Amino acid sequence: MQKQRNSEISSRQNCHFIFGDQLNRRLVEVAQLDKKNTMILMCEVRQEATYAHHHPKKIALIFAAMRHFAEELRADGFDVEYVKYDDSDNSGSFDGELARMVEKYQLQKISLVEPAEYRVLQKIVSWQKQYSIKFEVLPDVRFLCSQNEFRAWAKDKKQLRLEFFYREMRKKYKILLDRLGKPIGGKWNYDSENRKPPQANMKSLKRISHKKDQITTEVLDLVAREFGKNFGDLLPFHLAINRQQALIEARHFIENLLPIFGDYQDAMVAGEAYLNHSLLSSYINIGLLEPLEICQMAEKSYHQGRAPLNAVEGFIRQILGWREYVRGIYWLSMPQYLENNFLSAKRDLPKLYWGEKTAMFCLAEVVKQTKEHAYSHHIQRLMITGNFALIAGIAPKQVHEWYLGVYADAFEWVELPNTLGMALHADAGLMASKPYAASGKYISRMSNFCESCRFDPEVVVGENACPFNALYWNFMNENEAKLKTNQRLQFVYPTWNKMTQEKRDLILKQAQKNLEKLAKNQL
Ligand code: FAD
Ligand code: DLZ
Ligand code: SF4
Repeated sequence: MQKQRNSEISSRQNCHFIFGDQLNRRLVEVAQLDKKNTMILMCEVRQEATYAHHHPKKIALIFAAMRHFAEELRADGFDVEYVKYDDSDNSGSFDGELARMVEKYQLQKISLVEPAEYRVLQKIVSWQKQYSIKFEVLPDVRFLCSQNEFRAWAKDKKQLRLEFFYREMRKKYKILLDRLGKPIGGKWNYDSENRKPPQANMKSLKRISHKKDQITTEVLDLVAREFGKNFGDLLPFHLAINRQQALIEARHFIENLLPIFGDYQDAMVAGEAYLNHSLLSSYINIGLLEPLEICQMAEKSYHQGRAPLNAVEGFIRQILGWREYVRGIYWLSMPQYLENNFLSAKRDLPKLYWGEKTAMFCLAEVVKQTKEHAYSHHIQRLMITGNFALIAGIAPKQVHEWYLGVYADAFEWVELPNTLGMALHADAGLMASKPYAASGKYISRMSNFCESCRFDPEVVVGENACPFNALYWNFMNENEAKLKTNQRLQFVYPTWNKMTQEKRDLILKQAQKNLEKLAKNQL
């Protein structure tokens, strides 16, 4: 046994480092590893588990998926050095673990796939300076648009817009195109058909709960012990933790929910966190599923007549369009992007975001769903928690830290442009052409939240007034100089300016009252 171990160790000249969001066999294949002389390093480290206030479900998902991936690689004959969170010699950081391996095995070469986040790229740059060892940094072939390709597309454009980028991606991957290369159905985008308000008593289909094996159970115990005080419920834990289970999720969505995904994509319903959404973002982001295969599954479903075009196009646009677009923006703009605060928002994040009591039902409900599931669907992230942070003028960095922690799918490259750019307009419109500010009337139309609320979405001033209403006008008023030239807000300022001075003063006074209460966490 000792002899075998020694021979294993002496063959560990090369190290291939796999991060927790690179759990993908194609990424290992691209590295063309020499199995005999290469050890694969994977480590659960304190620094990664604490750089954000991660939801316990998110940590459990990543650790369980990492451990299962390591087992799969071992079964295929790879030599995997897996460092568990509570191993006694775990140094607690990527830097520390790499240093330990370099020293222990006198490594001659380190390879890895480019990281998804700027923070980790900086580490790699510093390792390359620190060690006089050969480094090989491989491209992340999961993404459908490389960083260089996006840069080339963005170069010399006055404005970046998703719609034009998305069309290029459709052409590149020949998705939903006819024989002449034109979009199937004659239009590129069917978004206008995907905004129906919820029907009465709308319910989501029952979702899959995967069986937990010993590896997952051990991880759940570990996370309960180490991160039990973090915001969020660890149990019940239903998530898929390997590719096989993630594929079951994907097929379940494509067969049962994609046909009805489109129409109610923007609807929000109390007690129904998932509605018809796919829940696939976490699995795509950590590598268990590939974006292109999911788009192709959806496209096939359209060609087989199982799902309508508006649903399929709408779904594909999110992955082939938005997901790649936000990644492009991230790498184009980091690290300066993090500092963006176009609207000079500086209020503190209210405690209601961490589950403290609020009378605003919509916010309480979305935060509750977030706490339970480490999930909330896009419109809730954008138009409830995001919209409120925007119109209440909450400091972008604090909002970013919240989103980065509380969702199981949150990684900075995708979360940051969505939060700073799409939700908070903090990047001055680089990512999205208008601020997604809305009053209670929008929420009342697109959800059933207001039916359970003590406030009235139709009322702007007074005891029963929905706080979103006065805050909306206050936001527009405070930011008039920066926003009035925005074409997509062309109806807003004429409406505001048509109101009598007295009415506007009352609204602004109401907004100040709301903000004062909010600062005391009493709203
Ligand atoms: P579905 O509605 O089923 O959509 C299908 C897929 O499209 C998703 O799985 C996802 O991969 C992709 N997608 C949809 N919208 C976007 C988008 N705007 N950007 C990138 N990909 C998209 N998504 C993350 O993956 N991680 C995040 O940390 C994240 N943070 C967000 C923060 C804010 C403020 C906002 C407004 C959006 C954020 N999103 C994030 C985008 C989106 O909300 C989630 O991808 C989606 O809700 C995940 O649920 P789903 O898989 O059921 O998505
Ligand atoms: C999010 C996360 C957490 C919580 N823990 C780990 C970890 O212990 N080890 C690891 O390799 N990755 C983890 N991750 C995901 C990383 O943060 C992610 O892989 C990096 O951000 C690289 O982009
Ligand atoms: Fe939210 Fe206003 Fe509706 Fe209450 S009335 S749920 S605060 S939008």
